[in-house]
Formats: sequence, C-alpha cells, structure tokens
Amino acid sequence: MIERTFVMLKPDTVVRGLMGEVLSRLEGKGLKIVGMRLSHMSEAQAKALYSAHQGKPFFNDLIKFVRSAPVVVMAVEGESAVSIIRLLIGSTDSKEALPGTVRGDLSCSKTMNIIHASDSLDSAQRELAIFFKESDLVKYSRLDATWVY
Ligand code: FUP
Repeated sequence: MIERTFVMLKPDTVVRGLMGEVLSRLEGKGLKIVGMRLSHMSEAQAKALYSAHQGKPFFNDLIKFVRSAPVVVMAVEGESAVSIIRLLIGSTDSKEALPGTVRGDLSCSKTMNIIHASDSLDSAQRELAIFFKESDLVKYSRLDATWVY
C-alpha cells in the first residue's frame, strides 16, 4: 500500500552539512518527497511532535536540541513508506544502529541522531498535521513509478 509519512532531518544534519547525503538515501530508495520545508521549529511544534516523551528525563534536552538550529520537515510517500523508512534510518541509539542505516553510518549519539520518521501510520498523520496543511503538498509522479519495460 502506498503510505504517506512524516520525516524530519534534525538540526545536527543541517549544521553538519549532511542534508544532501540523507535526502539522497531517501530518493535513491525510491521514496517520493511531496512536501519539504527548512525552518526553525517553534516550541509548540517541538512539544507536540514529542508529546509521547513529555515528563521523561531527556525531554527538555530533546526540545532544546530540536530547536537549536533549523530542521527539514518532509512529507514522504511510497510503498510501505513507514516501515521502509524506519528500516533505512536504523535504531534510535546511533551507537546501536547497524552500518548501512542512516544513523548507523552518520551518528554516534542517541539525541543527535540525524533523522526522525513516524513509527506508524497513525503517528504519521498526527505528525504531518503539526507541520503541513494538505495544500502545502504537491502531486507528481516519479519516473520510476511509471517506468514500463
Ligand atoms: P525514534 O522513533 O527512533 O526517533 O525514537 P523515540 O521516539 O524513542 O525517541 C525520540 C527521540 O528522543 C530520539 F530520536 C532521541 C531522543 N531520545 C533521547 O534523547 N534519549 C532517550 O533515552 C530516548 C530518546
């Protein structure tokens, strides 16, 4: 099933100059970016995105980190996009993420771990709504989606 999910390149990716590297992995995998914005997250957006972690010991540091520099927020579509992107990004703790995954290759940190991606279709809907209106998103076909041989 074609799914739409929410992906965010975190501040560490932006300030380390790794946006292109991570975007290229998503595009190379065949995923379609249908919305994308580079901006500083508001406190309200950060707290809404991470509401499940409110009250945990790392919550305040996490909010401070995601607001420390711009992020790239994205709406991404593709076949089984939620689970495919979670596989592609690797474990939350980059020290445990497998080589070949985004976090496994590009980070050694649990907080500064490069990328966020929704972990279910329900989360995807909720998280997309924090950053995008339906009218912000674009429609087009990737050539590989229509390629007939
Ligand atoms: P993930 O879905 O892999 O991004 O991970 P979680 O939703 O469990 O955690 C969200 C973010 O909280 C992580 F990306 C990093 C941060 N975090 C910490 O900083 N410390 C922890 O112990 C757990 C999570």
